[in-house]
Amino acid sequence: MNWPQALLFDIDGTLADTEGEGHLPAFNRAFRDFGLDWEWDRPLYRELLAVTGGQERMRHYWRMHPPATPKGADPDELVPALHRAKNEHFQRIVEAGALPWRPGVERLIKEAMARRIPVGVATTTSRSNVEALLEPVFGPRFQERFAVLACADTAPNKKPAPDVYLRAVEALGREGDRVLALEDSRNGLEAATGAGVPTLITVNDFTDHQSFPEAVAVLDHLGEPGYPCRPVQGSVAPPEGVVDLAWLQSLDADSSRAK
Ligand code: XBP
Ligand code: MG
Repeated sequence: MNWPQALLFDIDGTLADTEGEGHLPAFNRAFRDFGLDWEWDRPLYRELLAVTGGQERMRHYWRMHPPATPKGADPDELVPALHRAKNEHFQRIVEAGALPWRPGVERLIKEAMARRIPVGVATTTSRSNVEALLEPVFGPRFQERFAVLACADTAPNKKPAPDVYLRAVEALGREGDRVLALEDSRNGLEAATGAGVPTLITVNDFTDHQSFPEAVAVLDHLGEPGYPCRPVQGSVAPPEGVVDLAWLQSLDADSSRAK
């Protein structure tokens, strides 16, 4: 088996539907905590997701819609404070069990780990959010199970910049084209392919309008026995509807390489 030699998972939108059910309500709760007259709805958030990074997203919105309150607030002070509050709300939402993992993710990660194929994370989100999601599934020593946890603090230039994938691939000690990335968004695909990493996409409500011609496959999810996945762009999909290592290995690695 020569490919994939390692798997790199995005978190938001790929591991779980964290945006609409987690970050979005957490942002709105933080805005209320601080007395801001901001309330983001799903259509607006779908647009705002073009800006990766919670702080960057708020700064972008601030430029477009300066808040009515508090008067004279300085974004350089308020945005980091809002972001801390947002992440605390997000972590409470995770603790309440409101963000189940997407179909097939835990199964595929555990299959790879059992086969000693390194598994890592390459995400634009805050490390504390990643930890909140991984610990309930992999226990307090979850870090030992993952070959690399590349998060927002790992690479200041966020997706679609390739930096977080370049760092993750370096930590894995492998060539980018020997690794498979699992992503849900256009920004994620550009980041991974920019680092030479072939990428499989599973879309969600926030990304199903985007286009992924460079992807190895574009599916609705990774599939579970009895709950098959389907292709949503192109026709590449596992015949049984379940993405597992055997199917990934059956793909032609050369034609699967990022262009
Ligand atoms: C995720 C992000 C993050 C989250 C919020 O992008 O852009 O900003 O929306 O997390 P990707 P933070 O899935 O492409 O990594 O507030 O911690 O940034
Ligand atoms: Mg994502």
